[in-house]
Amino acid sequence: MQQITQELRAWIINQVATGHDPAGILHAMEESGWNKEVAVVAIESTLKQHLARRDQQLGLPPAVAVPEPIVAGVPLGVDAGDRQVPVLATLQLPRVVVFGELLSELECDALIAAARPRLEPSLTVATETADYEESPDRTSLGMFFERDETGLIRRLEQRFARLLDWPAENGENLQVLCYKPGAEYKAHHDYFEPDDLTTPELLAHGGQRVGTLLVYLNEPEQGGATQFPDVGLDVMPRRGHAVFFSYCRPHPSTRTLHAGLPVLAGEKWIATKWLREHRFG
Ligand code: PD2
Ligand code: ZN
Repeated sequence: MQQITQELRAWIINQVATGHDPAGILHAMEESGWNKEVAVVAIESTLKQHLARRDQQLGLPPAVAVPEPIVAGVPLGVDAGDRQVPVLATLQLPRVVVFGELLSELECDALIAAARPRLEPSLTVATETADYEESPDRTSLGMFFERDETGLIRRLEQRFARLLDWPAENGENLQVLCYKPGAEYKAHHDYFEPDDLTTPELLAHGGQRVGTLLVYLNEPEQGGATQFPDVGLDVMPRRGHAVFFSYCRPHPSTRTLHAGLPVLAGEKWIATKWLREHRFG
């Protein structure tokens, strides 16, 4: 049995530091007689340990697993169970995937119709008092559906779970938001800030948020893009399309700062699915 020694780990780290990629390191190890499976374990575990140590030295919270819709390469679409969903654009940092046609027009209309009579001013968590409050940073109207409230909600939750390869149970309740002209959602992160007073209580139900799926249910006449200011990315609200982004740690280095820009004319309707590390509720 070949042993993964400290010398071997140091050699792997040195190889990375001098510009070799993991495939090249694996090839070199196989050439010098290492069993492939042992070499893969050695490389993966060494790099993981190395990155965790580096994060700790930098004072970053540890990285956790996140939803990831794309298994390999840059596919034209992702299988979401009851439909093939086109991939329109992807970005690595921040991790962003833009999808087309995630919902049909009928599904968008049905969500809006079900949500409209239940809308109330959206709330944000007051960081000092742990209460939910209205805020000038978030001037939309919103409502939450119960889990599996109707056949449509259940079907969409299943579709999102397949799309993102993340259990439906880890999703918060589906939310629908409506922005009237002038309404916006100022730049924020969706994860819970580690130092906020309210965070321990929020983490008790399902852990951190690790991903967000925003689905556009209609098209405002003007304005209302979702903006990622750290990287100069604007995603336009197109009916049935969606933007997904993930964040492996509650830290700005994920570059997932994002805003719902003011709606300038017409209304903007979206559905939001926030995803937790663990089962929510
Ligand atoms: O409506 C948006 O574009 C938007 C922007 C930022 C929604 C959210 N955040 C959210 O629901 O978290
Ligand atoms: Zn957000």
